[in-house]
Amino acid sequence: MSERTLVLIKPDGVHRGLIGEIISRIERRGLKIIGIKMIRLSREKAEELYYMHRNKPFFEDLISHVTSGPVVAIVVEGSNAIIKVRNMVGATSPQNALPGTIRGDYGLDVTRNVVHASDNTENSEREINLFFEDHELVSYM
Ligand code: IDP
Ligand code: MG
Repeated sequence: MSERTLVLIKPDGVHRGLIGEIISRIERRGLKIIGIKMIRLSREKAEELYYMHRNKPFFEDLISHVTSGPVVAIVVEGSNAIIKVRNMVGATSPQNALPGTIRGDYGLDVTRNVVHASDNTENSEREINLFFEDHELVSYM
């Protein structure tokens, strides 16, 4: 089934020069990039993105990290794109993420874990709509 998912390269990933590496992995996996932009998240957007974690003890650290510098927002499309990207990203904590995954290869700690990726279709739709208007997404047909 063709799906869309949102990938965000977090400020640590941008700061460490990993934009190309991450885009390259997405492309080589056979997934299509249908939208991409570099932005600085406002606190409001960041809190909307992560609203499900608003009562967690790590919420403040998470929001302050993702608003600390520019991020790259990427809309990825392809067959089963959500699970494929989640598998490429690896476990939330880099200490558990396997080598060969983005977090397993580059993650410094659970806050600076390089990327965000949507975890289901409901969230992917919501998250894409937070950052992209329909006309900003391209069709290859
Ligand atoms: P995910 O990014 O793998 O989907 P979530 O559980 O949705 O993980 O958490 C969102 C983000 O919040 C994580 O990517 C990570 O940066 C941060 N986070 C999650 N759990 C913890 C924690 O226990 N301590 C500190 N930060 C956390
Ligand atoms: Mg998540």
